[in-house]
Amino acid sequence: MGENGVMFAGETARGWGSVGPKPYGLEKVEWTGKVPFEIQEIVAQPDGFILRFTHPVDPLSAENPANYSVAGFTYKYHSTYGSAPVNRLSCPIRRVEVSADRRSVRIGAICLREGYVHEIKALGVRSAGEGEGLVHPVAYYTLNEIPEGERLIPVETREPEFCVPLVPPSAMQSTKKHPTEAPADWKRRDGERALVLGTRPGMKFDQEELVVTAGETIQFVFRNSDDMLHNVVIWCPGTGQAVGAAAMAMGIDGPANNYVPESDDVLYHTALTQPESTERIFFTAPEQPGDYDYICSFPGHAGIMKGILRVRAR
Ligand SMILES: [Cu+2]
Repeated sequence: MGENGVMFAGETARGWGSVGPKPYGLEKVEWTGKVPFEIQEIVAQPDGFILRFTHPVDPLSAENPANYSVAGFTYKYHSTYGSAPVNRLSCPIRRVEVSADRRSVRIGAICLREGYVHEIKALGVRSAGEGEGLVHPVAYYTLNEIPEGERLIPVETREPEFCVPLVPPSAMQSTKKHPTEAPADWKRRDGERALVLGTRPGMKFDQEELVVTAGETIQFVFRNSDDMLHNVVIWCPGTGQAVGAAAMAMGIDGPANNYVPESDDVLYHTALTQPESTERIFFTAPEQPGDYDYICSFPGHAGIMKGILRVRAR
């Protein structure tokens, strides 16, 4: 801490890069005196959560159950690095109550599970007066114990049929943008050109430029020799960083979709690739020559884990 409450924070590029063009940074944080509209606190309830806000909420937006979502999940405990969220289950919201002082909201939800992390989103909630959205509308609460107490939803409301796991479509399956097999009509079954892209420690690809010819068939091999999860996403020229930010906003829905957001700017992508493993996709190079972006869209990586796919004219 510096003088007058000024705070300094150092940043490294090992796993979580700074938000900006440089991989390292020293940030000086100085309070403007304005309290942002945020979730200040979350308190577990027998059948949901109380969200306390830093400013009074706009009651119309705050009492609408559609402006919230709750889902539980957990992680695998194993020797390899990291884990995708598993056993995801959405928790349908049955009641919402705004407090008289409009500073807190009680959410009544079903299908809560002890020992699970609960993702709580309050995307549509606005502040009273200025109608601001939350700076951070997503929160995570590890529900070690569901407390006793007064319920918002009657205990008879069990609705077990709603408590069904949302099975995400397998992230590994072959799709138009994630083509894991060579199309049957390719003249050369394994593609006219093979590209092999690897990783280097510190969230880097081993090449920052790959060159192909417009319209040629490509076998693209991604070798992840790092100890973190990575992917490769090929974008239209100049759109990589914007889509990196969209990938970050996917939250726990990210892994089931390989952290690849829905976007026309996405051309092709690999699956989220485990450490020490290889992914292979087959695609045809764009007909339009130019510099296309490739990035790793795993949250926090896009800023430095990137390169250019140079498409030359035929
Ligand atoms: Cu990465």
